[in-house]
Amino acid sequence: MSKSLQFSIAILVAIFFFLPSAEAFNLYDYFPNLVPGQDPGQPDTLYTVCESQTAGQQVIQLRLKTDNVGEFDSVAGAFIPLLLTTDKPGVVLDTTEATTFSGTASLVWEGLAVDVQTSGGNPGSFPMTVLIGGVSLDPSGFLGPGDHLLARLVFSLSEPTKICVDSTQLDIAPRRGDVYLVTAQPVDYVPQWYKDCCGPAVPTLSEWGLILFSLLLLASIVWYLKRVKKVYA
Ligand SMILES: [Ca+2]
Repeated sequence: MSKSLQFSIAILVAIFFFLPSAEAFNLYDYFPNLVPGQDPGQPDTLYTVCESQTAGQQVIQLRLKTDNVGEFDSVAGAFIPLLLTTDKPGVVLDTTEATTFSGTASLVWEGLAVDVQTSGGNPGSFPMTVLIGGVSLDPSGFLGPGDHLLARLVFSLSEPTKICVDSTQLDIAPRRGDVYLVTAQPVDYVPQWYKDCCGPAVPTLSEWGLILFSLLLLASIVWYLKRVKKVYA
């Protein structure tokens, strides 16, 4: 191999490794003239819902409750940077769009993003900052009054694990803040956010279990009293 060819390959390898990572989802790419606005009507809320944890999986729904009505006030985009923490290792977030947005209201949106911002984009490294986002440039994707499923965060687990989801700040946000929604107008506004944790199901005693437990306790007390009586007899 000639020295010039070796040099060229070295340059290409260097470019490959030092190229900046793919640009993160940014609302300004879709709405260059985005201005701050007010949440129309009552405050909208972004919140999570824990689906039941199975042996190897935890699904956490990301949902939006909005009362915004009308062609211009409907929700047309979301910028949701999340801080994810786990209490056990061996957790991996599925970052594929097909998984995250399957069956959601935002599936028809454009620029859908599940961008891991931490540890070089490693979906198995926690605490993790991940940006969930997307926009609708077509009225068919605008979200009016209702309770909408925006995304499903699907985690694979290696053991029962508690996973907490909170919002966080990203410098690429339209303005310094956490989560943003965009109306079709378009203006951006900050909805209310509720953080939550999802964990393994705690085993509970059924009614029959409680009865059996009481009988066992009673039997233990009777046995103990009889034993004490014998000692002092
Ligand atoms: Ca509202």
